[in-house]
Amino acid sequence: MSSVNPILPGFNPDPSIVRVDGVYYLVTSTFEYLPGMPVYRSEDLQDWTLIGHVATREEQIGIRHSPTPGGVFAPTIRFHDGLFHVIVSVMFNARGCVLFTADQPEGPWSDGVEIPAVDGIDPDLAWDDDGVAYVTYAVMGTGILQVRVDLETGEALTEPRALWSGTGLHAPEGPHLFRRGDDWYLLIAEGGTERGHTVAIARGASPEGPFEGFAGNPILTARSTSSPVQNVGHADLIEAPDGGTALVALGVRPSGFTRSFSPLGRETFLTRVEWVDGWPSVEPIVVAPRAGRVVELLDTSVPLDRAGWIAVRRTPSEVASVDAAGRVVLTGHGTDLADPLPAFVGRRQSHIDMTFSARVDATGGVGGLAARHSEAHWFGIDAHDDGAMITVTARAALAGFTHEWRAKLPSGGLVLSIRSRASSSDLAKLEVGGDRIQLVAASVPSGAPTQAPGVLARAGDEVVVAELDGRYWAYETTESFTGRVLGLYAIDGTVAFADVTYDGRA
Ligand code: 6LW
Repeated sequence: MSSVNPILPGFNPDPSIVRVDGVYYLVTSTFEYLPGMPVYRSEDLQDWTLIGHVATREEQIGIRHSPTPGGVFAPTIRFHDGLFHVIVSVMFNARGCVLFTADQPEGPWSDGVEIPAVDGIDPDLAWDDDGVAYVTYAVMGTGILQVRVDLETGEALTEPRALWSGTGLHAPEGPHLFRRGDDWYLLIAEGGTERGHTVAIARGASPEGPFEGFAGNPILTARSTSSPVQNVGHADLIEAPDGGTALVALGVRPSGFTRSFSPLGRETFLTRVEWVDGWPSVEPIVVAPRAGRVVELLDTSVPLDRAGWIAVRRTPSEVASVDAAGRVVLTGHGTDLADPLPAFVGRRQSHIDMTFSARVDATGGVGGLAARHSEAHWFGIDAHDDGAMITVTARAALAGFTHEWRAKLPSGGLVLSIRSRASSSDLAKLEVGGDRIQLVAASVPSGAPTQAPGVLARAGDEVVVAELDGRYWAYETTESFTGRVLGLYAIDGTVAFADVTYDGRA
């Protein structure tokens, strides 16, 4: 079934999927970013298009004061009585469990109804034949609970009750409840969303259980294997175009010899399921990135909020504007990406091997390109052009440490780039660690850069201002649940960006 995997590369964890009139819609978690919960559409489970977002307004989720790694955790998308439903828990000083509805999956989505009784994560929504709605969710340290809910008011109709909490591994979470024939199935993740992650299933005669675990659990895991996709878990099931069953799940692709660090974060993968004696048999997930080169000249004719750009706790249009020349303009207020409300708009890095670059006009301020995981883990390259010289600064921040490198270029045209490539799996090359990152500045058109202290290499008229080992900007080392987001940022004054290019290689 799956000729391409991951089906949604880059920061796209906790996939949930629904099929309506033969078309698939899939949502993923977005934590502190807005717009939140991208809605992707596909007719074949292979080619996916971003068609909108559930949370286009901050008030829908209330994440303004939610610290990293809070925000949007693990939404579930379902369709019932002609309406699309997305239920989610927005964590840590945010709105909590909220149900959104929409007539069309692209939106607009409703303001949301809060469900205060659901004091946990990863809510699922299912209905029985009488239209009774069941919200099944996880409470960290407790297990999987369920409550009947009046979806109009958000009020609980029953007390939350324990359902089935897996095979005994830690962190049972990510429940999805569904019916197949006369049986109800409860699919969950266990073992934590790291290397021990697994998927397990139980079966019962009613949506309220009792549920009996499958003797063949876990039905899917990559733990203790050499699979290039690890941390596989948090799955959802759906009917495939051929009438069979498909499973979507999150996974990471660790880079390099030790396969320890995953720069892109948790991505969405697809595999196939066969039913044997009433239980699912899941094919292992195979990694097959879409072949070839993806060169995207990021198009500013589409509003930033709808074109795949995201920003931190604010929408991209609150942070950046597009000027008459089609340049993206950002204004900084004296803070960098450590700020919980940075002057930063970004996009998901979706290939480990890639170059992200832009032509930067820094005559009115200080700004450039950055890669963000969180307030504490980011790196960037920025510039200020004082009319005589351009001062370029590469910055790396991790867990409270920051380091800077400087280079000088003649005033004039400037292109800044972030490049990364997978570290070699050949031990003789001693690239133990994460992906290899270069922060690069180039004068354009040709102008000779001035070699400055700290400059590590030089090719033509470009200067590699810093080289980084990406292990410190990976899913495993940052405190966030996100992935690497590449973007434009301003520290001070006004900075304009043109020719924003993403060139990714499978
Ligand atoms: C999510 C939980 C999980 O709520 O990680 O992998 C949490 N699964 O189910 C954040 O994505």
